[in-house]
Amino acid sequence: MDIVLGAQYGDEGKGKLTDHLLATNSFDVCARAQGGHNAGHSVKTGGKSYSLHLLPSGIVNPRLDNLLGSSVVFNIEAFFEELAQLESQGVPRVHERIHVSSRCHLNLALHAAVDGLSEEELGNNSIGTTRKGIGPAYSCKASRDGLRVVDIYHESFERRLRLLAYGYTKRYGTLLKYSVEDEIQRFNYYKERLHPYIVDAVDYMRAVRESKRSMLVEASQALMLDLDFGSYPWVTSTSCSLQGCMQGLGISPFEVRNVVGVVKCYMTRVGSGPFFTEQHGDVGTKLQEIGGEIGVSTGRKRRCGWLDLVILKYSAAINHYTSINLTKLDVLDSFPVIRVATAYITPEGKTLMSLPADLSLDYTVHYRDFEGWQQSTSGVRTWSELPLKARQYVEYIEKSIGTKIAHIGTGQDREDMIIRQ
Ligand code: 2SA
Ligand code: GDP
Ligand code: MG
Repeated sequence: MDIVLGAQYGDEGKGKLTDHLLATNSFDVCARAQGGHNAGHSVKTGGKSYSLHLLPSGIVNPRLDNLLGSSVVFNIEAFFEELAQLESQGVPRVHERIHVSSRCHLNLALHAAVDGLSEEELGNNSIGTTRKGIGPAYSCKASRDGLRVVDIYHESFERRLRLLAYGYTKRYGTLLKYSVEDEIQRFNYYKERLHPYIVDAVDYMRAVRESKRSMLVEASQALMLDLDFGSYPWVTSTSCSLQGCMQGLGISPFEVRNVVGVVKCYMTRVGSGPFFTEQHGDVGTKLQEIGGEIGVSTGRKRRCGWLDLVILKYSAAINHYTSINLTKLDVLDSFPVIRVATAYITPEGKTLMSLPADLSLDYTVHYRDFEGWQQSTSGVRTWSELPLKARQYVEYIEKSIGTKIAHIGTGQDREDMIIRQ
């Protein structure tokens, strides 16, 4: 079993790597373990582009079976809309190749309404969520008020849903723009349609092991958005780490083979929260424009800045990457100088080489500068074809993190990838 993880603030290119690995290896199953339809994973192949939100990127590959594991928060409408979209793009047999854990918690329209209100209440301190109801859905799960996929078919479903809605109405009053009647109708409309997709994911995983099928797990979001280890409170509400993936699918540590960290060779963040290497001027704009840094789910512009090794070392210490996919190297082609953060300096002048828990201080960043290679690497597929300065840049990152950079992305396409032995 292999796992693909976001090493920074998300949007590193997990979708592309997942698709690439599925196309070039003998995986049988692709699974999502956590998160919900807040994810935006892009896959480009055969001249077509796909955006995955709730579904694993493996759905694009007709050979693969796919699973939504038990820590995923499941939005029934988003599920059917995404399947319809993929079908309209000509992806074969999508309905037969996706299975949903009966233990997934439901992400309701109620949760999205509450997400919007809680963001508005926070005003200038808002998290900058995708407003897809992710936080409230996981809050309900943690406070044991949540409803799961299996509960849809229980006679108490409607009563429990009404009770939940009543609780939020007491909290928000008329500000809550939500109709519980519409939600009930929606479930009545979809519930029989959903039934064939539901599996007991524990049995499903057992059957995968027994039949010796191999699985690729595609994590969503990224380590710095992890509920425990990320830049709290500017995080998502699930665990996006290696451990979160294992939890969401009931994986044993002994069955994990490769853990691939996806690292964008500069950095982006969508939403609020600390970003010490963020570039507000021309550099930020250039990265944003050349990198096409726009949210796949919300269309928001992503904040852009330089690569941060302090974060990457921290990320590697939690996720234990066995290799790294460095992505979007081609985006740096025209930069005369490329900067990499190596340390933070505290307001008292102390140098920090590791990421502190308190990210609220005004740290100054210490950079190492590289001369840019200033020639195109777009679509390059072999290591030797890369300009020397680009190779030196890659080798420096590799040495600093202490993990092999086995894949280097040089474009959006599945094939735009250098594989290093
Ligand atoms: P939420 O909605 O509760 O999970 O938001 C909490 C924080 O997590 C961030 N977050 C993301 N960051 C990067 N990419 C994500 N997916 C989409 C994409 C985002 C989009 O691929 O572009 O379209 O805007 C994602 N999902 C959640 C979010 O920005 C908050 O900082
Ligand atoms: P994910 O959420 O980690 O799957 O990443 P997203 O799909 O949200 O954002 C990554 C973006 O970068 C997508 O538009 C990808 O097509 C694109 N991308 C991925 N790898 C590369 C690369 O190596 N070069 C370029 N130019 N684009 C890439
Ligand atoms: Mg994304």
